[in-house]
Amino acid sequence: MLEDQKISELIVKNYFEKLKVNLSLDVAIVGGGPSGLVAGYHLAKDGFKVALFETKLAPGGGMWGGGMMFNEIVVQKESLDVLKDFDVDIKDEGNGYFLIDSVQITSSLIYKSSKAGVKIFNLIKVVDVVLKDNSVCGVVINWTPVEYMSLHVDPLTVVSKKVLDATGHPAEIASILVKKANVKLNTPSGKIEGEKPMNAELGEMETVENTKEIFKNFYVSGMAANGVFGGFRMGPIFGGMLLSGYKSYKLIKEDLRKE
Ligand code: 48H
Repeated sequence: MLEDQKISELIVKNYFEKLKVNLSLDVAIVGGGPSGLVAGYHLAKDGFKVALFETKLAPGGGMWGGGMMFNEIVVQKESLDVLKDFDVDIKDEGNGYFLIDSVQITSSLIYKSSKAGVKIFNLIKVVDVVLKDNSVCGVVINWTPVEYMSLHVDPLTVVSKKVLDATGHPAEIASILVKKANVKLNTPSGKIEGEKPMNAELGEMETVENTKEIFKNFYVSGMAANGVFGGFRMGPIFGGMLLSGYKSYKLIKEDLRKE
């Protein structure tokens, strides 16, 4: 016989165990778009303790919708190596353009990062960072509906050795850091430079270049990196996002290993 109470008990018990274990992390990833998922996949595969916080119901960010809701994405040759781990069907369209079904690649990134050990907390929004001794050392989280409804409910804290802002266009966490603590980022002006208009060629290069530690223990990837450093946008080509996620993984791994 199926007991209704048992079903609820199992969910509550397991969720709170998972949350408790993940209140202290090696890496907190904010945002479950392509760059955050690729970074998380590799970090977790290397044995680091990683949680990813995604404010929406489904992680995947801007990848599901392809270009203007036509659910296909383009990637370039340089990103094919990163794609090897994700087992997707890639159509060679010639001249260095490759096409992938956006639903297939997004679901694969989510599935593989979860299987690699990334603890994904969806419906949780990162609303602040923990700042101590001029260094980021955690994130502040709350339920998305609490934030959405502007309810006056205090958040909880997750401590983390490293924090990755993978929040896409708004570079939300870097913006909070600058706005609330007036810190000097590792950018030309020390502030958020702001994203530039469309230029696929430059935007794709810049998103990888701009993937950096921009404050002690605080990194940016993907569109957040271009937002922070004033890079171009690039439209529905996603190789740069995958490569940026991979670069942030390498930077964070090297820094964690040095400590
Ligand atoms: C928790 C949050 C919070 C928060 C936001 O936008 P994304 O897909 O991110 P990237 O940078 O990996 O990929 C960018 C790509 O999708 C894109 O937009 C491109 C290529 N645009 C080009 C163009 O020209 O327009 O994902 C970010 C994720 C989203 O799922 C958000 O819901 C989530 O971050 N998020 N999660 N706490 N405070 N803010």
